Amino acid sequence: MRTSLAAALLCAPLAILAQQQYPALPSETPARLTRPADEFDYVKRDVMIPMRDGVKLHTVIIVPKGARRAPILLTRTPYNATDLTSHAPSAHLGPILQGYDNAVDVIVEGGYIRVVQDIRGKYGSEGDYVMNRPLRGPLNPTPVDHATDTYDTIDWLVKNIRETNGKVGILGISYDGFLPLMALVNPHPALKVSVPMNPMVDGWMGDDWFHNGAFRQQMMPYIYEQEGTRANDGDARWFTLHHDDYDTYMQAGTAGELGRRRGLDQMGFWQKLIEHPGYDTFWREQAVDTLLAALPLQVPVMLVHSLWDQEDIYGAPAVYKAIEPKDTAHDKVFLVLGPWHHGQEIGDGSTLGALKFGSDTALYFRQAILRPFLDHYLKDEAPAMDVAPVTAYETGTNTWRRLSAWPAGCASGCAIKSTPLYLGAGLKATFDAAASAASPYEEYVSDPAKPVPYRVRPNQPAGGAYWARWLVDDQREASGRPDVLAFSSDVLETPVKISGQPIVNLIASTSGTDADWVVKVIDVYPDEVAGQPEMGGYQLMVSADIFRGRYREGFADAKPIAANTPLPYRFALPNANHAFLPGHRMMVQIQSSWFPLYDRNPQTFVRNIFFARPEDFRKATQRVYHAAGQASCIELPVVVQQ
Ligand code: PG9
Repeated sequence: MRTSLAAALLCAPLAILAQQQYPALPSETPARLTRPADEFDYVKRDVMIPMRDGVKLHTVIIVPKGARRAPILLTRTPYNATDLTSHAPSAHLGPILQGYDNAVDVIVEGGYIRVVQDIRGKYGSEGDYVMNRPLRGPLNPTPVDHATDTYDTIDWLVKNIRETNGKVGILGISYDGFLPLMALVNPHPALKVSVPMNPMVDGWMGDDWFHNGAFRQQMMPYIYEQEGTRANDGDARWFTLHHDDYDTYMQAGTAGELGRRRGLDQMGFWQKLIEHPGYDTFWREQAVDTLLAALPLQVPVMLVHSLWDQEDIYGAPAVYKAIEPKDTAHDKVFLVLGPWHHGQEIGDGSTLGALKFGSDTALYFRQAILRPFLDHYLKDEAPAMDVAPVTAYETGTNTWRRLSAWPAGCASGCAIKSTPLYLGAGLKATFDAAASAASPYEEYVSDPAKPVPYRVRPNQPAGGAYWARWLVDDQREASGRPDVLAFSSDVLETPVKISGQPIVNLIASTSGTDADWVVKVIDVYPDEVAGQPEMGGYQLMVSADIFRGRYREGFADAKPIAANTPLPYRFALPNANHAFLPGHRMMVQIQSSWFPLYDRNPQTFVRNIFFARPEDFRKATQRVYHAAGQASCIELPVVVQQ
């Protein structure tokens, strides 16, 4: 009683203030700001485009001033259409787009209308967000998916942009590269071309979430921020307690436990991940390569792949393999393989980490390949183009090659011969079959308490320029560890060129009941390199991946490994197009962890590694066999003259 009386007395002056009349002091902010447009070389329109279920998607349309019958280049994105179209406060098209945009030089010089749209559930768009929303069907009971949203968007664009010639191309990188693949499902007739660059295609097999069953736990912050809020803001920022991610992930023990500590359990996609650690129908039914293989091929596609893609190294070549056989007239499927990290094709492609290519390979791609391709299919005058079905950069010799298919080796007069590189006694890598040796194997102890760092510590989180170059890091540090086997060839006297996917054939045993096998095919530079001393003895990965042993008999079902028993492990590594030059050596490194990028295998079989207990993590002795009849090798796709 006494409290409410005091409160009433305190509030009285405020009530009196509210009743008194004061002269108005008008706001100095205009009700709606209009920008004088005379000096702008573009017109920007911000619209909400209705989809068939009534949800409206926020879309930014940028029309070059004076455009008439201009084609449209569309990108659909979860990464904020407003930000991506306003990099600089400029009246010029180039600076506002420069930064993220997919080949801004091609877009601006080509006079294209640029359209960038927030996908449903993100930033300015309405609707619900689902990570890589599967197509309508068992995994998506709604009437909408990215195929229908693209169709509805294109339909609206060609009917409502008066400056267009009615031809639309869709392009984008990574997540924005997955979306041009979705656009190929029941495509709108105005869609004339699709350019998926570094697309996410199969999140379990070899793109962002898992590689052959091993979980890429440094992607957890991405999930947290992407699903935490519509605009990746506020408290939806991943937080750290350590400077070194190695410590962060070690301290938590498992990805499941770290997810629990960060509150990731609130995110729908995290729940799906931890419930589907194996390659079950959840993953199979949304693998974009198999989905597209079952559909008619109607729209020309240019797939763009980076040979050192640290995020989606599986996707583009997998889609090529799935849809190229349908291209019976050889006019719809194109592939480009460049010496880049994820998305580098839209930036500067002169160097990658310590590698120097001698020219801007990304600029070449944009000007000599992408631009003529887009212009041919989208411009009214359809200028002729001379783009090869496959354009592949050969690393080592640093040369672009025009090919008729992938993998082809060379334009004519050569073939690809699968050639075993044996992992022999005395840690020798040799093209000769195994010689007898005192011991039938090489061995190491893999200790989950001291996993092999995937790069020199401290390990920073995924993202940015530092993360972008990890696949070209010098592997010399790893080669000297007691828990890494490094098989090395003699110095080469003639070049060895490989084109395609190396196939791992390990005969290996573990004293545990589960094991990871990391296999790295490496080009070892000469001891000294004139003009670039830091490359002396450099160990450059040209193809490498991880395989979770529990999937030895099939990806769908995890099975314990019989302890201390030599067993075959066969799996494909990512594509390479590389020449090992005379004076170099070939090396194969084998280890059982790649931490903290990949979660640790406890080396004791448990049902779900996300929830392994501390006592499940045990040291194991790993043996790689080289005895006759048990010879481990890497089948290399060697290019031979015919
Ligand atoms: N690689 C990123 C990604 C794609 C799809 C799902 C999740 C992440 C990207 O760069 O967009």
